[in-house]
Amino acid sequence: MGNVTSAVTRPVTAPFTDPVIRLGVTGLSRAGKTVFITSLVANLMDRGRMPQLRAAASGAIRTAYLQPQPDDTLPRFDYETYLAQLTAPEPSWPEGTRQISELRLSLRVQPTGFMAGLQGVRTVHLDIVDYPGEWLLDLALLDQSYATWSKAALARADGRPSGDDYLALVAQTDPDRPLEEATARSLAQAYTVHLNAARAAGYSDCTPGRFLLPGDLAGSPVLTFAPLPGGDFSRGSLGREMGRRFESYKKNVVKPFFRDHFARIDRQVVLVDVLGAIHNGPRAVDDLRTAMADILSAFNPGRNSFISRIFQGRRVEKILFAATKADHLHHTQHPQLTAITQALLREARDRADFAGAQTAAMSIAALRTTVEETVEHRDGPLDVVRGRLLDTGKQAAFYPGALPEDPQHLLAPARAGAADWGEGDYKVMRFAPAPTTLRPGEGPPHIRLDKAAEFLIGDRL
Ligand SMILES: Nc1nc2c(ncn2[C@@H]2O[C@H](COP(=O)(O)OP(=O)(O)O)[C@@H](O)[C@H]2O)c(=O)[nH]1
Ligand SMILES: [Mg+2]
Repeated sequence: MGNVTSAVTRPVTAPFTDPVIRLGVTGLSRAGKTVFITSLVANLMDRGRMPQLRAAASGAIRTAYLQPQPDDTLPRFDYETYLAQLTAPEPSWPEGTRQISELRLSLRVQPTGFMAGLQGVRTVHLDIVDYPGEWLLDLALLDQSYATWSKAALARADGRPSGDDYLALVAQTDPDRPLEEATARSLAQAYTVHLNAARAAGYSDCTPGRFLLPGDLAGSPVLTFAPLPGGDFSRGSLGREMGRRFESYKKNVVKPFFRDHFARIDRQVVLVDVLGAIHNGPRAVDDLRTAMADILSAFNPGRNSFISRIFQGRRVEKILFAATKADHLHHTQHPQLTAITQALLREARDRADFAGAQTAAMSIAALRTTVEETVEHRDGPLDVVRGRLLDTGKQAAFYPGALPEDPQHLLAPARAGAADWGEGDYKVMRFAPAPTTLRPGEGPPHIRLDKAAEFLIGDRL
């Protein structure tokens, strides 16, 4: 038996450990993680716009407040700054973040209805962890040798932005020559430039993930490597050292992230900028499809022995796939966006099966920047959205193009490697956050954030 004495002498009113929900928020860079967390927290503190979150509508959530987070070594999610930016008289989008961060929101919950008399007020802690989806892509590296990874990375560089520059540099490099740090550095730099350019052009499967989002590891040897052709390099050679650093990256960067952070997540939301990819064209859509398959394999402990070891039989209980920025579309097109998202993730979901996790797909906007309008067009009435353009600051009505009812009308040409969408052209405008005066008790305007919250945490409130 454990320490019986302390259990007996503890006063009866001693607090039990409050339940904690660890909610992971991920997605590729610019998918909308920062805006999502900021708006979610604001809307959980002021719940007037959260009718679809049952515990909010019923009044079960009495209060919600921020508390110091449990993990002392993680950066805190800078909620106050982001919210101030989004809700300023001249609102702006928050800067991109390149780090993992955390925030604890505590909810005081009083069950209503039948349970009301039986249970007192309890506290539920919601620990929100924001981490880059790019880091999940690195999981695939664990199964790869430096030679295998190099081969695939060099093949991907061919034809992608700045890939030729990197390949030209490789052509001038003899991996069997003794290591010179300057050479290692210029290769790593050129490779990083290429990865960033590829990412900016809409490619998603860009590894190593920390090259894009280095956090505080920028410039360290563990990030100073790059793919080289060949294998079996001689001792002391550039190639051998690059291989060693690749292994060190896996051991000292990739594994600790999965072990210390990923393995503790209970609920997960994966944000996907499907509209952005559609706008970038078929290749970006197909690339997003494969990248999501890679990312989601992290949620499949059966596939990866490292993952099953660190999860120790635990699992992520719920996973929400959310197509973000749905405020670019009139609501009549939201079902199409959701269907495309579902189809895009279909293969990944089939492959992963998520070990029994409950999954859902939705189209959401964490921050609604537009209003809907129907305008007269030469072919009849057109459902548009109106907002303030980010570039010019001008108000504009916007029609992004009709998304097909059948997702395959987009996914099939993407898979077949089509260069453009042909007939249909899909545009995305970047809207600025709309200036709003928040009424007391209301958070920022959104689309289906309440439904997302209900799916993710509703059962625990
Ligand atoms: N219209 C609209 N744009 C959004 C929304 N969420 C994010 N964005 C846009 O996407 C960009 C990236 O969002 P952010 O949250 O910083 O992405 P992160 O890199 O995943 O943290 C923002 O600067 C906005 O331009 C949304 O709900 N509506
Ligand atoms: Mg961010």
